Amino acid sequence: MAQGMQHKGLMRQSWRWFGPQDPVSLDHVRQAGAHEIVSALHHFKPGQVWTAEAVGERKAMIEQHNKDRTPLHWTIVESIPIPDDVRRLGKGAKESIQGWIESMQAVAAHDIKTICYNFMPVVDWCRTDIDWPLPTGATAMRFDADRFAAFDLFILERPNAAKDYDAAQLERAKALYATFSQADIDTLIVNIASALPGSTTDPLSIPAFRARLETYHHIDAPRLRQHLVEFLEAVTPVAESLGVTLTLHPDDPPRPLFGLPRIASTAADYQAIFDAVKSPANGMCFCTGSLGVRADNDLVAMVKQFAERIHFVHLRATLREADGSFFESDHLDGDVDMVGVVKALMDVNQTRSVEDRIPFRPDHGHRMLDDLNKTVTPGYAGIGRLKGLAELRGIMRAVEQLS
Ligand code: DNO
Repeated sequence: MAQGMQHKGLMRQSWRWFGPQDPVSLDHVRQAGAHEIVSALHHFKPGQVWTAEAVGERKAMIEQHNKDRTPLHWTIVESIPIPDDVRRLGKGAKESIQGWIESMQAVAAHDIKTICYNFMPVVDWCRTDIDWPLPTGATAMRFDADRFAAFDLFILERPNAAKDYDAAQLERAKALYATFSQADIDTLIVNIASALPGSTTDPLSIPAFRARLETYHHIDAPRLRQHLVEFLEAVTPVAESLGVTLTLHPDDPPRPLFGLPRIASTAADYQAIFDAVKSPANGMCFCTGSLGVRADNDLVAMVKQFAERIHFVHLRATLREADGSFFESDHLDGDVDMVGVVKALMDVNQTRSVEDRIPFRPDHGHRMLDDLNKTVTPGYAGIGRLKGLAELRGIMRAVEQLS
């Protein structure tokens, strides 16, 4: 491609950066070839109101650093956490909603116009294994249905959990639990309850986990959805006035866990949310890794259905197993039709102005090469994501050239 030539369908390339603590540096991001940064004030606890000053500091850190090199821009916030009481009380959680609006205003004051959030109760994204060995020697993240059931039934000891599993699953979980060492149990507690990187829910001890679940006993899916709608009714008018778009991240995995409802798992879920709140500020973060865990989600069809609502994309792939387990495969080698999805997203971009083209980030990546010898952020090692980004960029160039 000639320097400066516009490829209208190409997506904007972004990269999640966790801040000064991130072992992947901003120069690494430049060398990976991304130009936009996805970040958050991860040192602020869920519910703590962000200040324009703190956002400004982070922005300067990103945009003023090594200014003689390729410029980087902080364009996306992922995420401003939704405080727990908003999910439980909806518009009744007045102070929390007001605080969230103030955080959004602090972000908008620095001209950042896309904010990602999710509405998963008690646990954000959930995996049982962080470093699951692949046949190559690299490692991947995995959700193992039996290990999850063993945690739910015998470590968390959730009342009535048994009714959520069939007899064969119960048997397998029991047999598996019998093989666990204390170290296995501790690892599972850390992986599931202590909040994975970027999670917007609180890290919980087992007693705190039980207590938190109890506070949701009266919340079913329609109620949770209603609370999301009430939240959006309160925040979208302000978002619109600021020119900000909110993008709802799907549930990961996209199905109920711990008897809790999940309401952003399917096309029907998203359609109901868009029907209820028409504001253009009510948008979607299209995460192929999360949505692709359900065989009944047709991702290419979903891009077409929600074309106007998609303002941020996470590209990654999973491979499903018959019992509900899945692991994070190479970016192009999972169940998702990645070429089809990228092509559909690029078609959407053809209908938008260059500035409004959809940004994506390569989501997660295997731990491989030198990253196996380093401390890495689970799911967010540099080399695996670099590989994913390079492969995805290749798809985009090929689609551009062949269409
Ligand atoms: C995990 C991420 C999540 C996501 C939040 C969105 O890798 O996809 O942490 O950022 O759920 O609010």
